[in-house]
Amino acid sequence: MKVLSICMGLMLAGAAATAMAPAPQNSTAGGRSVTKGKGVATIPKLVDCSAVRGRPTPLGTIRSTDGKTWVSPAEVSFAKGPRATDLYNDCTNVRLTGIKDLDLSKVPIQEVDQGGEVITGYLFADNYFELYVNGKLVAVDATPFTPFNSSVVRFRAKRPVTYAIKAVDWEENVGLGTESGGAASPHHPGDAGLMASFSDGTVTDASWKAQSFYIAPLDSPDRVVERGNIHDSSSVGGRTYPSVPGNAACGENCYAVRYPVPADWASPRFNDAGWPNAFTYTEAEVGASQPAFRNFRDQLTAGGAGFIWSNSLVLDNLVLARKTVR
Ligand SMILES: [Ca+2]
Ligand SMILES: [Ca+2]
Ligand SMILES: [Ca+2]
Repeated sequence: MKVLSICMGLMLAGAAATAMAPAPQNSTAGGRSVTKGKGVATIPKLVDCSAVRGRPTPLGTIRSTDGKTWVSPAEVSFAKGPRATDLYNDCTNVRLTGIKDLDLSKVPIQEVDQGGEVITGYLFADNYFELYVNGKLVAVDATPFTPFNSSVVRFRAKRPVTYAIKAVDWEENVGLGTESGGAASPHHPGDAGLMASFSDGTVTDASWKAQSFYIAPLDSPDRVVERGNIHDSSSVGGRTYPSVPGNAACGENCYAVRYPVPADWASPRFNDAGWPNAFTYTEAEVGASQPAFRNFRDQLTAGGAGFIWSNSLVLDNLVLARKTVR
């Protein structure tokens, strides 16, 4: 009887453990929401880089047809997060010409795990990143939109290390996913890209998971099809320009498709098995030729780092990317 009750106890404990293990999360599980037209800018400029011809950096809200309110382009921790140290950033007047100009000892070390190893990372995002390590926000990109900038971060962490990056292709027109491209393309969809290389050997590549959560501009929400776990917008065009049109003819009447961001997406416990692998993109496709990239290309690409994003470099404007290193 006693043996039986121990067995029963073990079985119950086993069942409880199974129930508690996080299930893989397909971001489509919560269903999509659709918005149409322009949102409202609640903060017209997160930062002002107009002196160096940076685009305005609005943060706003928009309501979807199912009655939800969304922050656009995305909920970000820009105001509270520790800013990443600039390598090259016209907006903050930091213009290192290369690694020889960098004094790593002046880069603050964020404490993630006491007694862990100190890891240095180099990052470049078109346009904005937030880096979480083992669930802790380690750095936010100092310039959310343009001009293009590059960053260095340092932190102390213990293995396994879970890297989680929120990446945003910023927008000028709240909720439309577009920017002004001049008379020829007044509703330019912009494009994106993320590259990072860390001193523990972790680099952005196709082994990362990357899922899209905000897809725009679209002349119809039906343009996005959930194909397996991919939010596929290939009915608009390929994954980059020029197969995707450089101007959205739907203009201020364009639609967006959005998916809810899981609350624990940055946690080491989050199960990203339901997300697609990242897609890789070339430097030419991303258009990474600015001094911010060029001056630190050796560090950014160290270990074989390449540009990653989700299915569409053009239409996917909020991407969450993850990688766990054991
Ligand atoms: Ca940036
Ligand atoms: Ca875009
Ligand atoms: Ca962009």
